[in-house]
Amino acid sequence: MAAKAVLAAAPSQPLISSFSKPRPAFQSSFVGLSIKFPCQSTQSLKLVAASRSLTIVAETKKAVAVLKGNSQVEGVVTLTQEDDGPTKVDVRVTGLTPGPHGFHLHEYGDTTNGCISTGPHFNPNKMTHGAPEDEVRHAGDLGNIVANADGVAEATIVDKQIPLTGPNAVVGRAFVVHEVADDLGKGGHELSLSTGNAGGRLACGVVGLTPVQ
Ligand SMILES: [Cu+2]
Ligand SMILES: [Zn+2]
Repeated sequence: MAAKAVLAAAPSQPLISSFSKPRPAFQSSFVGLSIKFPCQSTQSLKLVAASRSLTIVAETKKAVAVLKGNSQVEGVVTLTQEDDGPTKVDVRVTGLTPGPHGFHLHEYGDTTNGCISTGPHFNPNKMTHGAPEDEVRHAGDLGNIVANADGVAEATIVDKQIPLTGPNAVVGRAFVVHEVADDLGKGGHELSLSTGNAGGRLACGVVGLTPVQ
């Protein structure tokens, strides 16, 4: 007769944090080991060093927004977030007039009546409008993107207030690129503290999840 126990055991392996790609979400790897205990005495089930090996893999989340509008302005915005870190926003917009254009995350992912349906700037903390580096700002305030002489604006923005998961997740909301520069709340115009007086909405796109490559 033999007692049989299946243990998650790998005595010599410490906790391993793996950052190699690809990074599937929350993958845990348990090493199983089948041990047979000869039934030589009643106290034979002596479990020695039954530790377990746990592989913790960083979670990467990724989302994308395709910007379109009523003009020739269009673009793609890609968002990437590792665990609970800041979100990296890679932006490429074409068809713009050269110079700065306000760029925000707006509250709603609704484009029923075009970009106007995306509502105001995403503002979960009930702040006034500001610059991305300001303490007092809307979470959606991402400042300006600047188009070159060819009308192309490319930027990489890293921001802590636009996560892809959690209560303030931005998936399902929308990016908007504006007609003119965002004054970052400092222009003295009646719209400065709400919209940065950035003018009309040239193109917008709803943020949706995309596979992590
Ligand atoms: Cu805006
Ligand atoms: Zn704002």
